[in-house]
Amino acid sequence: MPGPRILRPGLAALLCMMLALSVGGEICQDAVCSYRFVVRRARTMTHTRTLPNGWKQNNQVSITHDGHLELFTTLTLDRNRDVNGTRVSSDDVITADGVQRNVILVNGQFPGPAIEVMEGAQIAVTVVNQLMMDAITIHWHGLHMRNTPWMDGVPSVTQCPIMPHESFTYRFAAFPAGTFYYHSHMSSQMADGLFGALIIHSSNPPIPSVPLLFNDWYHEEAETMDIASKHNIYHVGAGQFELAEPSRGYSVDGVEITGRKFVSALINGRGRYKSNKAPLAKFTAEGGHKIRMRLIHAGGDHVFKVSIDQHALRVVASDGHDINPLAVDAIIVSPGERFDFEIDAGASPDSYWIRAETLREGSCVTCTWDSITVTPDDIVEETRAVLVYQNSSSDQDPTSEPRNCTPENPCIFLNCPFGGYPEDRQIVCISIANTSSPTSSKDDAVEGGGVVEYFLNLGFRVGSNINGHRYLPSTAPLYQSPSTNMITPCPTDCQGCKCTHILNLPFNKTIQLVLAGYITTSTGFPAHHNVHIHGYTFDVVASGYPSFNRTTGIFTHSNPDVVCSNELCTTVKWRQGSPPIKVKNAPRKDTVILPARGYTVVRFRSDNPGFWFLHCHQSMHLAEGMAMVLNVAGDRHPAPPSGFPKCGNFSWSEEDYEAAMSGDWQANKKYWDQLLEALLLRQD
Ligand SMILES: *[C@@H]1O[C@H](CO)[C@@H](O)[C@H](O)[C@H]1NC(C)=O
Ligand SMILES: *[C@@H]1O[C@H](CO)[C@@H](O)[C@H](O)[C@H]1NC(C)=O
Ligand SMILES: *[C@@H]1O[C@H](CO)[C@@H](O)[C@H](O)[C@H]1NC(C)=O
Ligand SMILES: *[C@@H]1O[C@H](CO)[C@@H](O)[C@H](O)[C@H]1NC(C)=O
Ligand SMILES: *[C@@H]1O[C@H](CO)[C@@H](O)[C@H](O)[C@H]1NC(C)=O
Ligand SMILES: *[C@@H]1O[C@H](CO)[C@@H](O)[C@H](O)[C@H]1NC(C)=O
Ligand SMILES: [Cu+2]
Repeated sequence: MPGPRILRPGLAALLCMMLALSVGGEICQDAVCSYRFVVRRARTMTHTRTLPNGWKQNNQVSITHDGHLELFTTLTLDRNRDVNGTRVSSDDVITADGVQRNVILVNGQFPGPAIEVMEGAQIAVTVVNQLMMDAITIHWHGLHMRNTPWMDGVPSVTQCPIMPHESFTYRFAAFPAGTFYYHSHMSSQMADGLFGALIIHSSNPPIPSVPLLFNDWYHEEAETMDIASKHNIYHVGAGQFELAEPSRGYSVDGVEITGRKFVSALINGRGRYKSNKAPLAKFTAEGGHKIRMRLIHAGGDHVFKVSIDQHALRVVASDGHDINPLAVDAIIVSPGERFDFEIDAGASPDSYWIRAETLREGSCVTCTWDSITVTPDDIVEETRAVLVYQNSSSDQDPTSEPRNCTPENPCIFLNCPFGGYPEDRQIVCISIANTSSPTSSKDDAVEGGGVVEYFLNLGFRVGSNINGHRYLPSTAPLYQSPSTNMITPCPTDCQGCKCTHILNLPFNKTIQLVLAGYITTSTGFPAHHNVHIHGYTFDVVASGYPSFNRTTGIFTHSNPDVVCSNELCTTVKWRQGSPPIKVKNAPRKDTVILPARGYTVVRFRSDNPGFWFLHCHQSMHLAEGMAMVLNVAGDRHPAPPSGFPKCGNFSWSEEDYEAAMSGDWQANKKYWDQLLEALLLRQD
């Protein structure tokens, strides 16, 4: 039951403008915050009107040359017409990027409604699946789910998928505080729109804050893309990429940005395909005041660089956890990551572009292992939103430009997946490992139990894998039964096997994961990954990038701290012991970029028993099997609530069939009596 919204005098108008985007929520101040999510599929660029007889009718909408929405008629096709069609408000249409396709909505909204609660509240969300043909689960990305690990929303790990017409009530603690989001965890389904902001406040916010969710967006549904791609990722697996395909983009270091070809992208559900005039998200600022923006990458595959023309971004938190403030020009955000930043609306009253661009620099047409040249092209992969100052005339598109980066005043980018840009670009990269948290976490107390170290190498040996294992989901949730035959056990020597990869972790130890992205010439190509852990926040205690040519930016040598332990590089190890680990005031995150041919070291205290998924958050990599389960303290898992749904394979025997065919209706009389009574169908 959402409580009253907190408004401070003078900010009301500002908040109202933002709420018009329908991504900001009301802050629930109650101990139990309950929501009902009705999940449906709908069509973008469609207007629904109620006819006089009460029936509803959907009509296609088109965009006029001057950016208005009109009901589509044959008129629309006539560019020289002198009559205008029926206008509809952009508030009544899910426009996305102005192109028609299917989209998944929660309560009719895209992105789904924001949940905003106070820390420690109990969140209860009843999810009603009205998708008719697809099962769903919802994952509460970044929350710890302590004592309720089976509420984590991962199909086949924590629960049976919610089937069409079914409902499922998630109930869990709002912890920790910060910027989070929810999203479908069924394969690539979240790419079709099933996501929304989840904000947990530790105290009432002193300045207005607004979620800025962005995502890469395609014109086909995720499953269609996944099976239609050359490598049919579910059944054939990757490794079949054609490196020379010119449409694929490369970042400045000579790494392919993702196997998913860019189509478009959205900010708070809006964008423009190519140069159409679809409406964009608008953020209104009151001149001279601060706003906190909560950047959430809710997309599937592309990494974005986010900036606001002529405004410094004062970064104050990542993945919900405070960092010592840092003024930057742009933040690089991979799928699943969040960054909170403040802006001072101190520029001249005007409107400014908010930009989210992929890291594409060009194509790599003649690349071989030893010779990489990224050829710049004019393909622009970006989306935009608008920051409008209150008193500026706001109907026109902004004409603003980003500031120039100069030797005297270089630009600062946070979270580059590579060591740096070419020198002449005047861009300084700050890595996450070089940010700091204002406080030390309890994980810093490593002396107590010692550190237990694991190496996880993410690569492509017959499809995306971790340590050579492609994750094969179990046929029922792992909490369902102690039976082992619902999983496919992993062989001891796995060099590209498909199995239910589970790593057992001891209780209450400092776990150190060395996340590595190493490859050899025989095991495919480099890629940046971004690793997300469920059930925990980790400390980012070290990272290592490959070296690169300072003139071109191109990769030259893998980071030497880590080496492959075998020819296929399915496992890795330190070359000469670990590099310096920065434990004190380490930044805390739950999703972290893993540089290609480099590593990121994270630590956490294994004090939250459960089966916790750990995976690359790029949807193609995840769907192919770049995932595993951490079984933390296997003897201490809390039991699921009674009546927790079960699922799995079913088969029956010939004997049972014969028995059924004998027609002995009395054998189960008691069962039927009870059932018919429950259905109110008893005949006597
Ligand atoms: C159609 O709309 C345009 C743009 O708003 C306007 O300039 C024009 O006068 C309209 N034409 C008619 C016939 O209403
Ligand atoms: C905006 O305009 C209103 C009315 O003209 C004025 O009272 C207010 O001070 C202006 N605000 C800013 C930030 O300029
Ligand atoms: C962090 O900063 C130090 C110096 O301030 C630098 O030597 C080091 O390379 C940086 N590390 C990373 C991972 O950026
Ligand atoms: C976990 O280990 C720490 C340090 O050894 C200890 O202080 C704490 O009591 C342990 N917690 C539990 C629940 O055993
Ligand atoms: C369920 O069926 C799949 C496909 O036939 C099979 O691989 C798996 O072993 C079965 N699992 C159980 C628990 O019977
Ligand atoms: C970097 O690349 C430039 C241009 O290809 C080349 O001339 C130069 O020798 C390279 N530098 C190093 C250190 O390899
Ligand atoms: Cu990946």
